[in-house]
Amino acid sequence: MKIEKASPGCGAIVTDVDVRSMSDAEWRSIYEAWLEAGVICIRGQSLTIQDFLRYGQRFGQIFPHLVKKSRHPDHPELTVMGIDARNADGSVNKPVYTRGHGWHTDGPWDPKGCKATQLYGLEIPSRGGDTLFANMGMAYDALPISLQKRIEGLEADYVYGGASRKSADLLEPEDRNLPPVRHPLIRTHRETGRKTLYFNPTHLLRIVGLPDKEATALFQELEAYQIAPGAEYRHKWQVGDLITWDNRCTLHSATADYPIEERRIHWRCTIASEDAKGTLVTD
Ligand SMILES: O=C(O)CCC(=O)C(=O)O
Ligand SMILES: [Fe+2]
Repeated sequence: MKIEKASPGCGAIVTDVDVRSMSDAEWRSIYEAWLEAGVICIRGQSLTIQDFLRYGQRFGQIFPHLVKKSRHPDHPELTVMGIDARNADGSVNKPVYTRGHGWHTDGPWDPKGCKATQLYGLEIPSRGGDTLFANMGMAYDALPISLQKRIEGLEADYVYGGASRKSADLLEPEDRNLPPVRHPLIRTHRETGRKTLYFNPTHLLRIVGLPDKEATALFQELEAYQIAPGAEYRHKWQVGDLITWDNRCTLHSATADYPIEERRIHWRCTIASEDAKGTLVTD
């Protein structure tokens, strides 16, 4: 098994291993590299749904995504991404095609807490359709000290799709007005102890206690720092890539730019946050 850095900022690429039959020592190396890099891609996997979910369970408890439309009918914990991105008349089905576009972490709106997300590439277009990742520890370090001090202790509320409830059309009507979930703007990573800027433009509803005008100004200020120089990694997908990212310390964005006449299909699952005793936490 070989593990290499994907970029100086984040990401690691693993080759020459089959996750279905890896040893405990190989798994421990993968998990350690994942904690360090925030994103890990195991290349060249050939998985059934059961294999995919079993690998996800190594990271923690998997649970169904709020978007019911894209759940696999027999395996609710499995989301199938990219199906019906093109309407019958050939036009773009925007909510599906642009799903995941814009910098975000997954599940800040979910009271379960979303430690990690996992994608497996089944059908990859000939061009476009990359996924971008960025290291939020580096974003925190890049903030001026005065700004670090200003946001220390501040919290934000999140709902699916943010204040505009953008992309709420993927949700069933009963899931469109769920109560917000609160997180601090600065988090300390439960496992690495690393401080990160937890900033999520896509799903933000409000910064707690700040009048809208002040919150918007602070938000714009933070936005300028969210992708620190050198913190980014652009993943070019291959069929068989199995990627897991850490939502506690990385941002990601789908580029949503592949030719609409081609298909881009992934399996996806979400992994809940737990404390050291295995109790589920919002984190
Ligand atoms: O399709 C992608 O590249 C990423 C989609 C995304 O944001 C997600 O699955 O959470
Ligand atoms: Fe996402």
